[in-house]
Amino acid sequence: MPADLKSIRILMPSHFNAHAAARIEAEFDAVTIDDPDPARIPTEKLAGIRGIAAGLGPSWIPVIDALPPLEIVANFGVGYDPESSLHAIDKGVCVTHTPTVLDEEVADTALALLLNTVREFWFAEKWLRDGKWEKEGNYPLTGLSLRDRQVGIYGLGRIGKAIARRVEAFGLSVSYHNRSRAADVDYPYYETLEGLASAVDTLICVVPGTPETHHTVNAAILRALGPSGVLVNIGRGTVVDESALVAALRDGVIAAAGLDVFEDEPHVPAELAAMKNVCLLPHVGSASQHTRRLMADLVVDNLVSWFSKGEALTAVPEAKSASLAKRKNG
Ligand code: NAP
Ligand code: 8YV
Repeated sequence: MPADLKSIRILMPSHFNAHAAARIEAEFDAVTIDDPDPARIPTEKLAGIRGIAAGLGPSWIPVIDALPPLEIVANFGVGYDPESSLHAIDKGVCVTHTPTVLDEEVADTALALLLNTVREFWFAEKWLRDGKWEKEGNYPLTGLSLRDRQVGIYGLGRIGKAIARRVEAFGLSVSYHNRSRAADVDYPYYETLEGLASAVDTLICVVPGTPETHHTVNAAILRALGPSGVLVNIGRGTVVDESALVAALRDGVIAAAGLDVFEDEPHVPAELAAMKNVCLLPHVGSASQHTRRLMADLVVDNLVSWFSKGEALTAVPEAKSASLAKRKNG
C-alpha cells in the first residue's frame, strides 16, 4: 500500500530552494522555520517532524535533539557539515546529500575560475566598461597564462574527475592527491599533498571540508607550489588557511588564487578583496537554475524514497556504513 506522504511532517527553512519547497509543500505536510533555534520555534511546529530538508550546519544540532521521531535529514548540497550530519547519524537518523547531479556545473565553474584568475578577464572587462579601452588603449598583457601549466587536483572524486577531463581538453597535464589511488584513472598519483604541490604549478582543491582536510593547504604547501603557482579552491573554505594564503599572495610566495569558497562565508577578508592577483566568486559553483533544480529534486526524491520504500537514494557514506535502515515509526 503506498505511503500517505501527506501525513508526514517535513521541516525546512522558510528561505529554502523554491522548487524543493514547492514539491515538499505539495507532497508532504510541510513546516517552515526562519531560524533553527528550538527555543524560538513554537512547540506545535516541532511536534511529529519526521524529516528535515535543509543545508544542515552546526546550528541545527539543537533542532535535531528536539525532534525524537526524526528519521531523515536530506541535505541540499553534495558537501555536508560533518559535525551536525554525524551527530544526526549517531542518533540513528539517515542523512542524504546530492552527489553527481552537480559535477559538470561545478567543474565548469572551476575552469572559469582558473581562466579568470590567470587571464584577469574580470579586470579586462571592467577596463572596457570603464571606457579605458577608448581613452587609454589596450588592456595590459597578463603576466600569467594557462599555457604550459601543470595542474594538480587535490580531491580527484566525482567533481575532481570532471575538472580533470576539462583540464586535459585544454591541453594541460593532470596529476592528483587523494588518500588512496583512484582505480579508474591513470593520472600520476602523489601520496602526499606536499608532493603534489611541489610537482605542479597549479593546484585545484575540491576535497570535502572535514576535520582531516582543515587548513591542509597551509604556508608549507603554498611554498611548495612556488612563485608561479596558482591556487584554485572550489571545495570548502576550511581546507585553505586563509591567513597563510593572504600572506603568500602579498609576499609573492605564489602568483595568484581563484576562490569560490571561504573560511567564514559570506565574510571575505578585506585583504583578499583588495588584491588584484585574485579572482573571488561568492560560492556559485553549482548556482544555475538548471543544476539547483536537479539538486532540489534529489533532496525531495530522497525523502519520497525513504518514506515510501524505506531506503534513501543517496545517503552520505557515513550513513551507509552505519547501515541505517528505516525505523518503524509507530
Ligand atoms: P567526492 O566524489 O567524495 O570526492 C572527494 C575526493 O576527495 C575523493 O577523491 C577523496 O578521495 C578525496 N579526499 C577526501 N578526503 C581527503 C583527505 N583527507 N585527503 C585527501 N583526499 C581526500 O566528492 P565530490 O562530489 O567530488 O565533492 C567534493 C567537494 O566539493 C564536496 O564535498 C563539497 O565540499 C565541494 N563542492 C563545492 C561546490 C561549490 O559550489 N563550490 C559545489 C559542490 C561541491 P579519498 O577518499 O581516496 O581520499
Ligand atoms: C551549494 C555546494 O552551494 O553542493 C555543495 O557542496 O557547496 C553547493 O552546491 C551548497 O550546497 C549550498 O546551497
